[in-house]
Parts: sequence; C-alpha cells; structure tokens
Amino acid sequence: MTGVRTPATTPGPVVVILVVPADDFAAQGRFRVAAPRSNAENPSVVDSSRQRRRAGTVASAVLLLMAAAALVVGALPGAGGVSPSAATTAETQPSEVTITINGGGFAWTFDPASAEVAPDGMITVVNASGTSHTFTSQAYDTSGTHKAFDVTLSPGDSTTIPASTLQQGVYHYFCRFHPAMQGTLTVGTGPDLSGAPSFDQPLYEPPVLTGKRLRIVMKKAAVQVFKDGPATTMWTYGGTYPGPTIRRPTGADTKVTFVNNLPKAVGSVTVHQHAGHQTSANDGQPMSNLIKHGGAKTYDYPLRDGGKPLPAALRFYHDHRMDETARNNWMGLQGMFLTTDPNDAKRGLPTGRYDIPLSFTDRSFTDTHQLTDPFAGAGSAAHATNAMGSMTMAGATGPSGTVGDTVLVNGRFAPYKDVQPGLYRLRLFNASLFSAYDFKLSNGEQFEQVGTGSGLLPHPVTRSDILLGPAQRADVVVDFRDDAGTDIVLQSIARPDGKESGSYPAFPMQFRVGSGPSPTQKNLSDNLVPLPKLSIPKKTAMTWKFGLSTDSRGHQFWSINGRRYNPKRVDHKVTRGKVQKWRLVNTSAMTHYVHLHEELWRTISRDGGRPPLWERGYEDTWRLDPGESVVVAARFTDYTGKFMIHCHMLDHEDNGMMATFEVVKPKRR
Ligand SMILES: [Cu+2]
Repeated sequence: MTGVRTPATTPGPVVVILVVPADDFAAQGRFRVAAPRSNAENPSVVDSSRQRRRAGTVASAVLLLMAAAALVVGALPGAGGVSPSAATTAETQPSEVTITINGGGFAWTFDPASAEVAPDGMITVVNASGTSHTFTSQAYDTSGTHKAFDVTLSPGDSTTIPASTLQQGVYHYFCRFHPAMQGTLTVGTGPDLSGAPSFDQPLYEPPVLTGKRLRIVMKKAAVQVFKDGPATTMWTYGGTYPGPTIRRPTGADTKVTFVNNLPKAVGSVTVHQHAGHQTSANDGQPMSNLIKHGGAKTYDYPLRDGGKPLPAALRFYHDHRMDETARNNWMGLQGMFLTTDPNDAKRGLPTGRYDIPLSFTDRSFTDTHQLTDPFAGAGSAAHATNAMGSMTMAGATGPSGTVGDTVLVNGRFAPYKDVQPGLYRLRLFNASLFSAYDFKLSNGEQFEQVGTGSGLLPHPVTRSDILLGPAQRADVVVDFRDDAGTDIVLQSIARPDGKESGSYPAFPMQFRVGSGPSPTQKNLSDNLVPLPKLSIPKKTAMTWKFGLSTDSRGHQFWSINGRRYNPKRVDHKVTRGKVQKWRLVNTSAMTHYVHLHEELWRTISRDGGRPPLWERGYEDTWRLDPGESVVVAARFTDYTGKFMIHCHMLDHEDNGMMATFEVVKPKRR
C-alpha cells in the first residue's frame, strides 16, 4: 500500500487552493525551504555530539516515539500499518500523495496515516471534515525556529506542498488542535526527523520578588522570545514574560499591588492567584473588583487556610477577566507564585539553585516575531464563537488560533539549562491556554513526583511520563547523577493511551549536565507529608456536568449543567465550615481540565476507583476525559462569598464553561 489517493476519489469537498512553484511557496512565509543535507549536520536530530555516557538512550527514546506513532497508525482506519522502515525506495515512490482529514465527533484521522512521496513529488492535504485542523510537522526546518510544515485548514480547504521544499526523511506530523491525530510522511529516503530544534539560548528565569509588600506594574513590554531577531511585544506583569516569580514562605501574609498601565484598549483587568485561598474580593473576580486602566488594586494573600499555612507549592497568578481571559493570557499576563516551606530541605528536596520553576506554553508568531492575534480585536468569547466563521462550529472546534505553533519555556523558545550531575526539583507548570503536554525525559529516566501544584504528596511517585493539561503543575525530582557530560531533552510526547484530545508532541527544552563532581545532597525521603484526616460525607452535595449545549437559536456553547456562565447567577451554595463532596463529570466528547477555586481540594475517586497515586494529594485542576467522573471534597474554610468553577482551557472558559459557587455564613440557631 502506497497511500496514494487522487483528489477525484477523495470523499467530501475538495478545493485545491494552493499549487505554486517552490520559490513562490517559500515566499508565503509559512514554509521555509529546507535544503537537503546530511544527517551529520542536521541540528534537528536529538542526539548531540557531546560525550554520551549512555549512548543509545536518546535513540531509544526516538524509537519509543516511533513505536507510539506506529501504534496510533495501526489503530487508524485505512492506515494499513505501513511503517516508515517499510518504505519503498525513492524510485518507486509516488509523485503525488493526498492525505485526507476524515471523521467527526473528535475522532478525526489523517488518511492514510502513513504515506510516502518522491522527493520531487507533491503532497496534497484535504480537509474533508467539518472542523478546522492543522497539518504540522514535529521537525523543524533549517532555520531551527520554524516547523518544516505547518498548515491550518478550514473545513473544505486543501493545500499542496511541493516535496522539494522539504529535507528528505521521515516526518512525524500531527494536528495542533487535536494532537491525537497523527501520521508519518516519508519524503524520499533519509533519517527519521525527530523534530528537536537546536537549543541555543539559556533558560530564562524571571526576576524573583520576596517582600511582604510587592508592587507589580502591568505594561506593554518587549520580550526576547527567540535568541535572534526582533523582540516580541507582549502585555506583561512587571515588564517580563513570565512576570516576576513571587517567592514567599507559606503562611506569611503577602500584599501585592497590581497597577494597570496596559494600553487603554485592554480595558479593566483582574488577577487570580491560582490555587490560593483568599477572600472573594481578592480572588480575581471576572466582573467585579476590577483594576481599571490607570488604576491599581492591592490583593491580600494570607497564604493560610483554617489558621494553618497553606501547603507549599508552585502556584501562579494570571488574568481572569470576563470574556478576555484567553486573550489576556495569550498576550502575556501570567506569572509564577512559589510558596516555600523550610522543612522541604529535611525531606531531601533539592533547594536553591537546584529548585527550578518551569512554565511551559505555546504561542504563534509572525515573521517579525510578533504574537499572532487569534482574537481579531473581538475578545476571547467572540473568538471562540466566530473563529470558524460559523457559530454552530464554535463549541465543537474550540481552540483554533489559541494553540501556538511554538512551545516556550519560561517565555523563551527552545532553551537549555546547564545543570550539575545532582538531584533537581523541577516545578513543571502547563501555562498553555489549551494544549496538554505529556512530559518525558529523552534518556528514559523517570521522574519522582513529590507534589502537585497545591502541595506535597504523602509519598514520592515514580513516573515515566507526566501528562499535564492547562493550569496543571507537577512537582518532580529528577536525578542527573549518572548523566555527567550528557544532554537530555525534556520532551512532550503524544499521550501513549491515544485518548481523544491527545497531547502536544514537542521538544521544549534541554538539560546540559556538567562533568561533575556531583554536589553533596540528601536522598529524597520516602515520607513527605501525610494528608490530614478529613471526614468525607456520604452524600454527594453537587454534581457538575461539563458538556456541549445548544441554545434556542441552535448555537452550540460549552456549558456546565447545561448552562452558560452568568456572573449574576449563583449555581451552588455551601455553608462555611462544612465539608462537601462534589462530582465532576465530562458528558462531552473531548477532554476538559476542570479548575476549582479557593479550597484545599482532594481527589476521592476517579471513575469509581481510587485515584492514581499522584492524585492523592491536594489538587485544583483535574483532567476529565470523555465520560470520566472524578469525586472531590474540601472543607470550606475562612471566607464567605463567590468563587468560580470552570474549565481551564481558556477558550472554553470564555465560551460559557464556568459557574459560581457561593460560600455562605452558617445559620444561627
Ligand atoms: Cu474545556
């Protein structure tokens, strides 16, 4: 099976828009012509020329990736299970190949999923589905900063790429909007193009603020995202992206004055400390207690809960403005908030320069390195409903422009970090608007997960990969002691379970392990922090169903219990001091990541069983795959008032998937 289809036999609408000579094609700006070259000088191969004590570990990781891709390929209809290694020679390769995007209901496929084409051939991609998709290469071109190919196709669109614009080899590709959609494309003969960029700038670590009274001015600023070329204009906290990292001992009251010096057109903003416990007025309400243009507001973060210090963790702060949350976060209004616990050193947790917060996100850029504008000046909510040019498509398609083609770490593209052959505590934080990342180390080494984004786990949990959706964090320890002199890539792999919404395959950053000697460090304790006892009520006080609903005019929107968010409506009331058990259910056909504000939530069960070991600490954001249900519980302490529950895929939040719970005073007898 060669995987050749001609447009004439392709089901669905076919509109060939783009058939241009290679030179013109490159001039479109979406593609860079990649001259064929030898593997030895190819910077996009993960393995480096540096000394490797464990040669072959990276290669095995690449093989693993290929195996995962082959698995998906085998599972797809029409794929025929052709693996890249079984490719025919260049002489027998077809001069044309058509890859058709088929399917619906979140079960889209590239058909055939495995295809090949001669080096002077033509690749046509046809979107025969009712939803927008991208055809995106994992590999970079010779520029090292642009994907070898990355095309967005609206329903009915098609595009043609001359194979001569691509380096010969095996490309792994995916849809950025629905990364469970994957395939491989073999152009001529050549290496497996793993997709890693050249890691050529150091990791940026934002300025750290440690005082009990802080002032952060929000303003437009130039951010050097790429090593070379123009800076990117962003909306920032304090002039940097991410904003300054607030680092405070847990339990120590912290007051932060945020000043809105953003361009007037941005309007009012509001700041939410994610996973914090603060009064309603200090929680970053979407419609009230706003910071007007030119104004300021001081937020009070006691960092205490029920009279005790909050568990220490990597929290974060970000804009939460009604209808504009996605836009404001896309533009840069995000920063990290690290609460620290002096006892962590006794637990063997690496501290100081061995403790590194890492914020991962994705953005798309123009040729002059400016952020693309997925919102077209109309606001996030309007974007979510208009992006596809069809109101009815809004709910079902969701992301479109808010999934970037470039993954950033601490606001920089493809950074490296020089480390020692020791233990490191990494705070992995998914700051994306929509994408999930499944983190894995390229040398196959495992993570010891010690905590969530809301506190430590009772015991470390060994994990080979860690899937994090938007807003989720994982506190992990990695052991570089046997890795002196090697380079290790922190990858995001395609979700191995192949579940509906997938995860974004990428090579976000690299660790360069020095030659040693290893620093003197304690070993990690097996017992971190026991979770205090909480009597969980038998009765489920509230069920929240996350779904796709249709209004009276036939327009779809993301909903909770069938309703669109209304800031005037209270959806559930809770008495302060009580413990409640809630059930979160995903009734839709795609994965959501659901965030609860305010309390110290714990996971009681997942799909009727005990939650996995890494979900047995405090949590604030849960992954809900289609049909899944998670039971959570918390005591409602200290504060009365309104708080939010919402999907943290920000398009979904802005497009209705948010609700309000209100904590009320206990009744007097
Ligand atoms: Cu969602």
